[in-house]
Amino acid sequence: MKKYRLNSLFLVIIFIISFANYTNADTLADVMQARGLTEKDVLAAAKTYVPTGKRDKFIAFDSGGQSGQVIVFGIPSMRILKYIAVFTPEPWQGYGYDDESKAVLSQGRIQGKDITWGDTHHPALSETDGEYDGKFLFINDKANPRIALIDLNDFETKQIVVNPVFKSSHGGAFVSENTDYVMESAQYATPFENEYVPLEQFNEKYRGGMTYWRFNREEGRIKPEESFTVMAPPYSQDLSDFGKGPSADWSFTNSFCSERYVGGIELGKPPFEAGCSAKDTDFLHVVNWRKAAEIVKAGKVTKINGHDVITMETAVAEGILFLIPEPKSPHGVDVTPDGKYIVVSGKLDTHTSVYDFEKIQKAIAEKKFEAKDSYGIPIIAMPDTLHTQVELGLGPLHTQYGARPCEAFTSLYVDSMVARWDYCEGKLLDKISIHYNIGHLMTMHGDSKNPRGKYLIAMNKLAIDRFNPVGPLHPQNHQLIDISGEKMELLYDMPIPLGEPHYSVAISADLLKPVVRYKVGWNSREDKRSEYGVRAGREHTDKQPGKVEVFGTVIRSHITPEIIEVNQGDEVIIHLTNLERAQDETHGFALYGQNVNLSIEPGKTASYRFIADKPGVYPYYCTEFCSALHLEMQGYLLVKPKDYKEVAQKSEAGFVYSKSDYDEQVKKNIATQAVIDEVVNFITARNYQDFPAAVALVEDTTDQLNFAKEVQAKAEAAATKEDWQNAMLWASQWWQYQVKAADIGLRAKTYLEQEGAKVVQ
Ligand code: CUK
Ligand code: CUA
Repeated sequence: MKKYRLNSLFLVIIFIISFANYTNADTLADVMQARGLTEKDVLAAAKTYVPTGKRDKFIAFDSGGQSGQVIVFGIPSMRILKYIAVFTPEPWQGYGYDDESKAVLSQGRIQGKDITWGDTHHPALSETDGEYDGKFLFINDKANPRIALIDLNDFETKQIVVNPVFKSSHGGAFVSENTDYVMESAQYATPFENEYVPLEQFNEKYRGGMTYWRFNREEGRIKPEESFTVMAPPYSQDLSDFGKGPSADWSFTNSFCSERYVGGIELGKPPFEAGCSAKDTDFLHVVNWRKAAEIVKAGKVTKINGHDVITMETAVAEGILFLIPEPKSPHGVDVTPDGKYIVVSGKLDTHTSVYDFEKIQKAIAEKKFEAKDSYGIPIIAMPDTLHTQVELGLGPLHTQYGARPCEAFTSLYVDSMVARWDYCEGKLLDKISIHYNIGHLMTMHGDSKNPRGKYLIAMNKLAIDRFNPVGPLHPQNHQLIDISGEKMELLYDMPIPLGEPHYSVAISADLLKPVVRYKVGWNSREDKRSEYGVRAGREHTDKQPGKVEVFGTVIRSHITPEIIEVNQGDEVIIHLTNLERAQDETHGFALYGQNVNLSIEPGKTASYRFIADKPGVYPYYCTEFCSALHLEMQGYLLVKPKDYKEVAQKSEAGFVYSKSDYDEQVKKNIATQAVIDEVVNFITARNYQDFPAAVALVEDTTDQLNFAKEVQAKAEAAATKEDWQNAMLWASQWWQYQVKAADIGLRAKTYLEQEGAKVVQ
């Protein structure tokens, strides 16, 4: 089959070569020769190329690592679509600059301190019955134990919750089968209370644990007051995963440094890395979270920092926490799509271990434990729970699943390879080399009950010599691998220039249905109508002593108001609503000297406040190239000095217009209207209604023409009064609206031509 496909590609190439004799254009063969491409390269290119106007089949959400953001890109093209601002201010999106998003970021304060970055590691898509539903995305911050919630309705961060007891958190975010809980486990053990405890009391006072954040889907928010933590020994809990199907009520968390070594290289002691990897095994933590939630409901909790904690004594007494040895310094823990097995890899062990959930349950039911740890937690013997162990290679880390029965892929850090294997049979099937040192890997719908196969992304730790050099700080490298055939094939290298993306999730693009505009006057961060939104014509400025509050609007191509006058020392609050109904007509707002940029998408209301402490002249303008008259989308904020004495000012027009200027302009407008009418006739003669994108453009054109009509009336009224100055200026505005209408109309016409719209009678 593969051979046949290659042959047919060759035929195409030969056909193109022979065709080349008759044309002067570049042929595929010419290009291959000139660029030194092999047939394999061209095949890989053909598998990843998404032609102009076409879209990707899958959308990936990549952790942005130290950037504290999320990277959205398409598969197989690997084209970056968006950076979603999460823990870090991001001016393009106005994130951290408008009041609405500042409120989200401030939810993430740590003990009162603003934290303006995040170390994002693991994104998780919301699930319904174990399948991605395309509604929400969660991601953790390892450095400051937090979880952020992104609504995929508009790809905006809506909420940040701070873990009340941990001081770091790596094992998040993971979701339960129906997203009723989002999980986060600690990494570096600390006292749960925010206080000083000497390291000598590490074993007694330092603790790890697993936090289960309650998610309310209807509200679209995490409920901190309904969330809880299961306390665990100071074992450096690492990654986690929720069970699925038969194991859905359970969660699994591995750990390293169960030696409880506390370091001290400066005291002449061996470093952490030695002390934390001395033992042959660490512990897989097995938690019955469903029962834990009931225990919390029954009130059998200890409140620490106002948060419900199930102590280890309670967990042991209630039988919800168990340990199973796992090979030295494990890293990944991944439940199989059928929920029957748990796959764990030890970084310092060549084995990947497959635990059998049924066997674990049997041991628990029979109370068959080999020992208890120092905290009284029952330990189930590894052999009693193992399904199989497979030697895949050096440094196995993370596992993802494919579309075929029992198909798994595991990253091999030390080998720099991906292993494809069968977790039922415990059999290695295939390996492929990557460049260099892979961390996570990801398959399409790979965390769900129903992985889709097709592509795998190797998320590599080092790029080294892979890309054009850009200084000592290299980009990260994602490699796209085709897993549809028997042999894995490397297709594409994608540099990531933002931070170290640890993990990523990918969903079929048709499951995402984001909005293209908000209802007018919308507070997008709170998902409700903004109390500061205004409609067209209702713009106003409220002045009180010491305070000026502007309720303004933005629409192509003006900001209302265009002049804001305040007194030195006033608090100035500016609310702007984007009145556009057209998609992608975002306006920005920047003001000299005030460190602000707003991103006001169609319908959105955004606010900004500051103290006008210095007198002066402050121009403001729209920062998005929104229309032909974008540069004119401007205004002045004037801050009068405290002791300013008003003097009568005579304002002179910069330019004086006459009747002939007005007549000239009207003539031009009538000619322009003729062009617009032609475009409109072209569109309405065709079945444009069959094309939603064209319908939206036609709506927008109609809007602009209605605006044109309104100001035409103003121009004519002024002309009747022989006020040629205003008549001319309104006639000019009338023309501006015509230009916008023509621009959009032409866009619709081109679109209809490209899509092959038909003439209707
Ligand atoms: S981690 Cu980075 S390679 Cu934070 Cu999931 Cu494994
Ligand atoms: Cu609005 Cu530029």
